[in-house]
Amino acid sequence: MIVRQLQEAEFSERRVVTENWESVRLLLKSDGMGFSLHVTIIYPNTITPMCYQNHLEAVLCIEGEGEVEDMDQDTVHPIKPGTLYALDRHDRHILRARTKMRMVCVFNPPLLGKEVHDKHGAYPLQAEEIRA
Ligand code: 9YT
Repeated sequence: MIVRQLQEAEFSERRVVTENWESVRLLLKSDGMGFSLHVTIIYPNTITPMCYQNHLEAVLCIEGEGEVEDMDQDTVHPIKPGTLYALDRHDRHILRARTKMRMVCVFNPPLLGKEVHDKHGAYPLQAEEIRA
């Protein structure tokens, strides 16, 4: 059994910080679960285009408000605590945070650890691995 504390992981190399968001990667490929699980803070008043060409992602909002635009379907979905969106088609999307947002994110295949978005808003399949 794996037991971890978010409050401890926040002070470890599991915390990845970028311009628009930061993410604590609580479960990674090295844990052998077949998915990775992150707690992500999206900074307020940010606009983040993404397209996870190599991954599926499910996102559950547990704090804050914003919207996600599905660029393939040309639709916009408001996000508030309790809203789930799942990128089951490698969907091109734009996340707009009105306030600070806290999200629980699950990736399949699992991230290795240190991934940040490339110029297409995707994560590569190769990245520096966190094993600790
Ligand atoms: C919601 C979203 O995709 N934010 C970008 C960060 C990502 N969730 C991650 O790496 O944890």
